[in-house]
Amino acid sequence: MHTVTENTQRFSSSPATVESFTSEFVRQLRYEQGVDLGFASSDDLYQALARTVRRYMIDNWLDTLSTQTAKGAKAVAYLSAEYLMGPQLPNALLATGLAEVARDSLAALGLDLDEIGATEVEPGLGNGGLGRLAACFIDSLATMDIPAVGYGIRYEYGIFRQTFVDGRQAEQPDPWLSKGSPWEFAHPDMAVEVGFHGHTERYTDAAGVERTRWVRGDCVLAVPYNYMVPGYGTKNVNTLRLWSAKATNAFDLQIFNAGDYEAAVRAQTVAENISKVIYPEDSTPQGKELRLKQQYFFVAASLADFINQTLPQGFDLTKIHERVTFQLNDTHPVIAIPELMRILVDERGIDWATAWDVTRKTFNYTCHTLLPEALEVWSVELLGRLLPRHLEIIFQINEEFLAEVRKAYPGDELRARRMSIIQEQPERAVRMAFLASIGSSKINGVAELHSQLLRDKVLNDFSELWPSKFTNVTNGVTPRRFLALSNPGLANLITEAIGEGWVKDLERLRELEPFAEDASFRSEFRAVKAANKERFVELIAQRDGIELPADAMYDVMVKRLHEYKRQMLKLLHVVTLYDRVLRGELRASDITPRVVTFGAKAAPGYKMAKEIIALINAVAKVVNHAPELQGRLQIAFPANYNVTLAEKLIPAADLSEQISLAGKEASGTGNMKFALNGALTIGTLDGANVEIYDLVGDEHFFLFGLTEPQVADVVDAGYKPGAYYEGNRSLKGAIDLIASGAFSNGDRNAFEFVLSDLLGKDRFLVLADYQAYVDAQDKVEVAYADQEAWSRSAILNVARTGFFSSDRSIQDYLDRIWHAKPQPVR
Ligand code: GPV
Repeated sequence: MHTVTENTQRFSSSPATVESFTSEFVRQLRYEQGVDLGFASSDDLYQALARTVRRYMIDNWLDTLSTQTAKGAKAVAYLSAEYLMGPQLPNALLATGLAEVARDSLAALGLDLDEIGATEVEPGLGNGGLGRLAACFIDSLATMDIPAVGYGIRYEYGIFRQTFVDGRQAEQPDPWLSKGSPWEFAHPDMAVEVGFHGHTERYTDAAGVERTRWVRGDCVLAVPYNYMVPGYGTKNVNTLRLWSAKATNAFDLQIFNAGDYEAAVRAQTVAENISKVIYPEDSTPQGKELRLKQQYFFVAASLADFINQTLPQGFDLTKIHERVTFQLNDTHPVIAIPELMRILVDERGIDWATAWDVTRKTFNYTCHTLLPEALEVWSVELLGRLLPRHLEIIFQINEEFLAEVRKAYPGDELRARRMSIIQEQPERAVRMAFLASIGSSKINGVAELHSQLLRDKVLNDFSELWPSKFTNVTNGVTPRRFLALSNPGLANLITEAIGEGWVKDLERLRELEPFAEDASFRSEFRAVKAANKERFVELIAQRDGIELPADAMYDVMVKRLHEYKRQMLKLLHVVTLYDRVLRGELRASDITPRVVTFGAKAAPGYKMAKEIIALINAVAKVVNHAPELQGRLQIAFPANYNVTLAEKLIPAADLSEQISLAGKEASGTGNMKFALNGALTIGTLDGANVEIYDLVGDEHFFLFGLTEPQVADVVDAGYKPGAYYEGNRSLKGAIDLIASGAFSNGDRNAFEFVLSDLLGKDRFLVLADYQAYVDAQDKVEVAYADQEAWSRSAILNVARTGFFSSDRSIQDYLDRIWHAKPQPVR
């Protein structure tokens, strides 16, 4: 097949010929892997191939580093606890323009590129949207030639692998590094010591100044691992630096001295546990000591690294904000604020006021949530024990801040208490979002609606005090991975129509608009979609053993399982269709053949989410075997949804489910990927759906549901889900069918946990939006029947969603927040 990677070679001419690539590959296999071609395992082949491709990026990478160092230009340091990278090999092939050369070289050796590529285990170093956004952002930063480094944690185990046992989620570890990673460069020589515990002391320095020092109780080594982040269509290759925890030599000494091997090894385990595993929570913090340790660990290492390794020797740190901006990806890295204060004041002897001024100019904060329970707090007790000096610094920041508040609002003690970094109830704790807001220059939300709600609700007191601190940067996704790589069919069709400029300038997709009126283009567009469905059907057959029809409507809901996202609403729609058919109200033959696809992991400790997964699987089992529905309605719920699967599934989708309760989803980014790949959205006015809707237009979007202000009214009026149940026959029918045991072999209690919550509480107003949703789905049915009109809408979705490129997001960050400039490598 003619792929987009072929076109891209014109951008950067291939750095290798088939001959040179082949000889490098064989050399890697023999002299680095130590195997003969004839004896190489599939993993040997993958390792050698990855190292071969990597070899063609290294010179550009080193040139980038020296260019950036020489220029001394301002850099962006992205601090993120998560990077959900997805497969590395295809992206490296795209960036280097080596895809075809690699394919031909391997073919000449009797090998298949795709087969070898399939052995890659994706680095699952993130939970969901937040981690994937970080990965898109570093891709765009590199592509746009911005000096940037991503700092994070090299978790030894990524996000758990999900399996289903009797329909219930089970979690398996993800030892993604067990065969080594050919993409990383370890630098044990550049390890940084990170301290914990201990106490603080006052002392008088040589100049007679009163100072404080932190006497650390214990420390671990943070070992950096570098990964190349190649830009597309540029020589620029940036760095992702992930930290791994290692016990210091002190542990070895202990072993020899004390002879207590077990205790010493235990201590080592404790130290190295810090980077052992990613916390599988998505937007709900778990008050775990280890998690706070992880946060401080990577942040302290990153600041030390930037100050000591990237800035020139003897750099005046009162000017650090001229050389770097640290972007806080939600609150996970916010402990960096007191850490920089500690470095400036305690280690460098800079006076507090100057240090605070510099610190606030150096940090910026992105908030990614609206859920109150997702706003991180750390108990004063824990923070004081783990990081005693940081707690003192936080107290002092708070004291000065509250004085400022009292000055601005004399007599408004309630406000001062509301705004305090320290909450008193239910326990004394540090509100990390407040610390972030106070210690940053700019605070941004991730979609227009979200930023507005941050200003009006979540951080209202702060936006009243500092209106100009608040701004919006709507999220985006990288068109390299989520169009060029994942949907080569569509990418080629677009390139044939409008040229290849869109890959780096996604607004150019606008030029596709006239093609929506072109019947032959629409037919080619449909052929691409059909081929993508075939590809997905094949994958699911071999990956999951699930048989799917390729000629159905693909209705897709993939995202973390969370009540606010409302997978239950989608499920109630399916149950309603089934119930109507059973009652004879609807003829199955009148249903447009549909495959409803779910993909979702639940946080292991989130009981409701896990029950909903069990319910989806239970309904699937019955519906998929119901003779009444054969060939009409099917649920597919492949386990372990991840980036690899997303890249195959999204291009196959017709209908994108973005049905969160208005005012709950900060932005969403899956919504953007689907629209960009020509799916129509059924969605609420939530997060970035609002902007998608505005851009594509009402005719090409299935809008339904309460708006955010309406939600607030319904809740204020005392929401009673039971009333909706009693008042709506089809809703009652669906819920009663579940309660009857129809999906649980007659067991009427099987889903009691889910149903009683739905009927009694329903925090996310599933029942209130039910009828509007079902009505919108009826419109989908009608619309899909007219394939010409549907394709026209789908093409317009592609043409009008170029705004959602992460390149545009990064440009907004540059203009509104970072003010860093491109430094192209010559
Ligand atoms: I806070 N998000 C996430 O994936 N994990 C988190 O811990 C938090 C937020 C998500 C939001 O839920 C999405 O709406 C948003 O699109 C994404 O972050 C990126 O901004």
